[in-house]
Amino acid sequence: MSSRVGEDFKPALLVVDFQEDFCPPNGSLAVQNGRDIAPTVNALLLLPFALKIATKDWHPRDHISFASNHPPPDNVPFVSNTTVVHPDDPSRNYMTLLWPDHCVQGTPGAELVPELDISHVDTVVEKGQDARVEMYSAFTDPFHLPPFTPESTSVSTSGLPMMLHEKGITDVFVVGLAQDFCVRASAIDAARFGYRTFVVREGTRAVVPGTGWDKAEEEMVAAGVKIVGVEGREVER
Ligand code: VGL
Ligand code: ZN
Repeated sequence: MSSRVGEDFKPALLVVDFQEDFCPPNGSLAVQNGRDIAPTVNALLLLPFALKIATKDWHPRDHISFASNHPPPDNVPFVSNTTVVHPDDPSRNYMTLLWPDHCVQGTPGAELVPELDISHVDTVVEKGQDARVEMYSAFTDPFHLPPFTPESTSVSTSGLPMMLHEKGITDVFVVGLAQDFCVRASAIDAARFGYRTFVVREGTRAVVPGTGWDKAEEEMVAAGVKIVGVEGREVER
């Protein structure tokens, strides 16, 4: 981590969805070589980040992104899409990909992997609890539905934005799974929320290596995210 003389530098580390269901050999949505990010993630966790956060994809069984919750024939995981409609405004909607059931709350697949050095994680943020919407970003759902309160039923904004704000975080370093979905969306949101944002390449893996990875990097870079190597240099691309 380079020091920025005369400049505010209060970095956070965001470890996205390093959970059993996203890892071989048994994950229902296993990302190729997903578990291999552990040494990089754990090395980063030893550095003096002001805040170290791990996120968990944390879905109810009736989550809209599960292919099993949609009728055939348009319910093929990794292939079919469904339309997500805004709960209060049907004119707002988006298409989203369907997945195998994954990270169901309280199941072994939703557990953080044991390789993750949780002893250096300050807090765990859960996301994706609202069955009605997809939530790849650890910040908010795509509609920016109202935040969770004990009284409300919406859980589409996680506690993350407030946590970073309250800590006075200036920079967000992102690693975890998957590079082309939740890492991409979380990094882009971090940049949109005004943080200098970095994705550490060795600390992530894609659902679709190659095309998925390249497209995700392009989108992140277009949003102002820097892609860096673990030694901190910006990676040539
Ligand atoms: C993710 C697909 C579905 C991720 C979560 O963590 O990247 N991907 N849900
Ligand atoms: Zn999910």
